[in-house]
Amino acid sequence: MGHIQNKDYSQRDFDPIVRDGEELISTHCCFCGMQCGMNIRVKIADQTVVGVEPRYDFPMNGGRLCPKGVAAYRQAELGDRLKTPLIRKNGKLEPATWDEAMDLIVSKIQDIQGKYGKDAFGIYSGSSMTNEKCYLMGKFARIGLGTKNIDYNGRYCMSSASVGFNQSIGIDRGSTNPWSDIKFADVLLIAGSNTAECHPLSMPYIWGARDRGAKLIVVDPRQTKTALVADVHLDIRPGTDVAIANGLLHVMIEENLVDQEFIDNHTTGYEELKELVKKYTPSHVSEITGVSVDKIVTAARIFGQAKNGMTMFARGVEQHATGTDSVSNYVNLCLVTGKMGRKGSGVATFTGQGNGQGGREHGQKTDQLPGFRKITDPKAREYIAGVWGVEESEIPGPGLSAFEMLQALGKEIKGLLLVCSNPIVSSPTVKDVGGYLKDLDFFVCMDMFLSESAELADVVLPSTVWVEDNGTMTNVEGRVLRVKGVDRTPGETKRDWKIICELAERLGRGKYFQFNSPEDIFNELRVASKGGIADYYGITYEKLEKMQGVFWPCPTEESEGMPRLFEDLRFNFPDGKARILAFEHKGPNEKTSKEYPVILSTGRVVFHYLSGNQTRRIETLRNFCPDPYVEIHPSLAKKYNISNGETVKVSSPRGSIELVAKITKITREDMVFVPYHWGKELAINHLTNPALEPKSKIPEFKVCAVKLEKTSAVVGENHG
Ligand SMILES: Nc1nc2c(c(=O)[nH]1)N[C@H]1C(S)=C(S)[C@@H](COP(=O)(O)OP(=O)(O)OC[C@H]3O[C@@H](n4cnc5c(=O)[nH]c(N)nc54)[C@H](O)[C@@H]3O)O[C@H]1N2
Ligand SMILES: Nc1nc2c(c(=O)[nH]1)N[C@H]1C(S)=C(S)[C@@H](COP(=O)(O)OP(=O)(O)OC[C@H]3O[C@@H](n4cnc5c(=O)[nH]c(N)nc54)[C@H](O)[C@@H]3O)O[C@H]1N2
Ligand code: SF4
Ligand SMILES: [Mo]
Repeated sequence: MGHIQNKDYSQRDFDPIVRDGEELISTHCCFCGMQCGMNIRVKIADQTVVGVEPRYDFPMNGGRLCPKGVAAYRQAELGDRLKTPLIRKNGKLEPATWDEAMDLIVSKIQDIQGKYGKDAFGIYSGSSMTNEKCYLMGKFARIGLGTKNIDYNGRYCMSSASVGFNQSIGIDRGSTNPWSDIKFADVLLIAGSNTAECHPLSMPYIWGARDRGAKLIVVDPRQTKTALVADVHLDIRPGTDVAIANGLLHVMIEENLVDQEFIDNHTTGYEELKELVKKYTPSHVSEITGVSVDKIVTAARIFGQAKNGMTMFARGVEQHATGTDSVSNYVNLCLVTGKMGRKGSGVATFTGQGNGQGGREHGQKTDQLPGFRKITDPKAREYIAGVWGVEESEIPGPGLSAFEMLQALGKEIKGLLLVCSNPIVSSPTVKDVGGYLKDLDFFVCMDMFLSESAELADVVLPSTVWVEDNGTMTNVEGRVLRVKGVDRTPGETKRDWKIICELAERLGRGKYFQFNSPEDIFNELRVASKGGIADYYGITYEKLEKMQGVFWPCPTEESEGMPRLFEDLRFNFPDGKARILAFEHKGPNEKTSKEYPVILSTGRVVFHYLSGNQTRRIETLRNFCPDPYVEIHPSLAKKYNISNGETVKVSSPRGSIELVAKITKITREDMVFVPYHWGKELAINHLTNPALEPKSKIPEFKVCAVKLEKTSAVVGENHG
């Protein structure tokens, strides 16, 4: 008898089981940028959502889902979904009719804009929405409201990667390669990504590479589950990524592990880099980063000697006051060693939100028009004005970035429409943000649950949940996907796109928003993106279904899209050459001091999603992780006489929070780590530093200086 063979289940091809009385709706997960395929189980009799099955036919996840993916459908039937519009009356949010709510919103918009000018009404949007909705938000701001002030939560997320990619390779697609390429790398360098918890379904790709003998280098101050299995774990001090990359570059250059032919033919700037990294010797870099000389040299040799390899990173690298430098410096590793444009060679950032990629392409960024066009580019403005049927002069210029917009509330911005974000949990200095929101003359929020931010609104509009959504999303690979939903709008809920079109109508701008379906919106988006960097013109709903998604750019109807970029080794600059850029190590904006001697870093756990407004309500996820905690290394805990499970007060110059101590060797001795998925008194963003990266305007969520005190206080219940 032979061994039982391991089947490759991702290749399994069979019809999914449909239970009696049910139908399956084939769609994608609402959470991370992997966009795993799933079938939603719907009871035909009453159209209730009763379960989920992973999709075997979708190559990204091939029949697997992570704990959040498995539980995501439960949002649909939760009792605390918003089912009617709410209006604040005598200080309390009370149920109201759509007419009342819309009349009030329109009169407030007209009032505020009449008194203070068009830009006094802002939009703060989000990237968990479909491409259609994100596109609509950008268009609605510019020619529905006529305001320059629109930005979105992706500013907190991937904006440093955008700037870094644009300045180095001229294009901002999350990954230069399809995920199926990862398996073919000989080395993977993963920096600042807790892949196993935040993009769990990427792990099979990493295992796939290792099965072929690939080496894994992980750069992370914490020994995450991904770092645990690394060949080399560069356990850097938070905020020292520029230095560690300079150290790796130094060794590779010294030991002649660079690809001189690639450098000469396909890049500019190498000589400056070579000069700058001379002083970043392993011992100097070891002092800055806290990583041993031996590990730096070993990692550099592994990376330099490998034929094919990828560098991949996430928010651990990007959410810093020097985030764009770090991104470009990690790209440098691939440029100097010629690891580009092939199977298993390229660069990627792990897209955060479900539509973190598409949401940053089609005009809801304040400095941008659809198709990655710059709002300051006269040609781009002319083209988009043509698509929208307006004069070029009617399109406003760039406005304020997300956090700057929050800071302007009550000042130059008097009214705000908040869609798909919960900034009073997810922004730095949340206490101040609460104050800014309260300073508004008028605040309207669209959400499907009463978030901590929605609680402060004057009007709350009940949106549908993702399971009821129809449209497209663009995943971590740059693959545009079709999402489909149950055709229902429970209670008085309404689809986001319909709410926006109706608002436009009531504002007298209806003729620009004559859409009858998400597909109508997509067809306009296709034209608006035509000729831009993120060109969707050749993508149709029909093609998306046939092809399991299409990678942009896809400029013509004949084109099948471009899974792998730069195969011709021409980068997206007029001379076709990638830019090698050189950076000095500057370190975090806020340094530790005698009073605040410990570094605080913040991030995620596998069971919760972002501000937690969607996952804290789901019982199974809440049970796995009911409350936040602070990870402390045993030797640091000993200094403060803190035992596991005791309550610790963590304070930064901006605020404090009391948390349960989790004593663990996962973190470095000079830092603590706290997940950020909770609001109110449990929000770690009371402490974080609002310093912004100068180019990307991302806040420095990954480093601030804190002190620890053991307390005896009991930590409050979480806000499920
Ligand atoms: N379970 C879960 N998954 C998610 C999300 C979620 O909320 N929960 N959110 C989605 C979204 S929007 C995003 S943006 C992604 C985020 O995905 P990730 O970026 O992977 O998640 P984080 O936990 O924010 O941070 C990643 C790692 O950065 C490390 N780090 C901290 N400081 C530094 C540093 O200075 N340098 C380096 N090299 N590393 C550092 C942390 O130790 C942490 O392990 O996840 C997506 N997936
Ligand atoms: N300390 C710290 N802070 C951080 C980070 C960190 O690592 N550390 N990471 C940052 C990052 S990477 C991100 S992405 C941000 C995210 O921060 P937020 O933007 O606040 O994230 P969400 O919790 O996704 O907020 C989305 C809200 O919109 C609702 N919603 C979801 N889908 C839809 C929809 O289709 N329509 C409508 N109308 N509503 C919808 C949800 O219920 C939720 O209330 O947080 C940032 N903040
Ligand atoms: S890996 Fe991401 S997309 Fe896949 S099931 Fe989990 S949260 Fe959803
Ligand atoms: Mo994010």
